[in-house]
Amino acid sequence: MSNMSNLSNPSSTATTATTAATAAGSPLTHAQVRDYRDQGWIVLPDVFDRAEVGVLAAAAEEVLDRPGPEVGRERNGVASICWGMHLFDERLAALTRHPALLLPARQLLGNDVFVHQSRINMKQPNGSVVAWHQDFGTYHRVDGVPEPRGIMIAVFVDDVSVVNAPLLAVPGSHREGLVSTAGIDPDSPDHENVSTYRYDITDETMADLVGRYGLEAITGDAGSVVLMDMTVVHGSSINISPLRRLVLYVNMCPVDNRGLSYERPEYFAARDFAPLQPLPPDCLIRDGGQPAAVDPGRPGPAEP
Ligand SMILES: O=C(O)CCC(=O)C(=O)O
Repeated sequence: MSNMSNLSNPSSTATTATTAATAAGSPLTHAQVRDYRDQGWIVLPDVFDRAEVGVLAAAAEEVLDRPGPEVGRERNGVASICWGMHLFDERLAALTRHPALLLPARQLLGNDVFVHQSRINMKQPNGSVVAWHQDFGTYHRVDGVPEPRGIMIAVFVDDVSVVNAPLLAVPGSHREGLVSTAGIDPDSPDHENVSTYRYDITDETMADLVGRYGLEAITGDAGSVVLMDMTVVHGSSINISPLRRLVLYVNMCPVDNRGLSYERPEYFAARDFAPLQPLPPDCLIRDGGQPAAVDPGRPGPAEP
């Protein structure tokens, strides 16, 4: 079961109102939309229940076993990230069309949407940091996405707290436009393909932003969903706890804001711009949590 009431109004007990709002395609309340526009993100607790989280965890673990270039690894060889996860697994493809993600994305972006990029981020104990960045920086400069209109959706598969390297973000930073600089750190601990396309944010810029806006840790229990403007400045530090921190990311753009460059492989940047259509709310758990009978879109990454 998906707890759509949290999407509609966390404090509401009016299930019928939730259903009506969902049917109308506007599951977020005015207050949630306002907070998203002001802060740059909102957190929706209890969107996915334990069974659904279990399905997502199993799917992510299987996909991280892939040998291909879409999987990034820590220095010790342990897989930590898979780009384009929805291209490789029907359960993860279903997640991108789950109404709990798709309907808020449509509402916030005001149009039909497609997945520009998805990824599994398995924040391993003692693994890499994620340097400060804006997802839109690379999407714009490399993938040719014209405008800063898009959403980064994070689905927490593990509990995320202050102790296991949560996502850190600068509230309001999306209002600054692009603040990242096109400098490449050759010593970046990240996967080679990512470093190549990295647009980092200088210490001076970061100090200025944090001085004006502050810096927050985004936490929540497994099953929570974060909706974040893709221009928000964010990153994460090393996870020195023994606690795994698995988060699935789905970045969507409105269909009138598609990438134009085709420079990167499909697992980094979309080739399929067809408007996503929602699946039923139980799409992750029907068939007993086995890969659902849905169209995954494409069987694998295409050459750029
Ligand atoms: O999950 C994290 O630690 C950060 C991931 C991130 O910033 C990204 O994938 O854009």
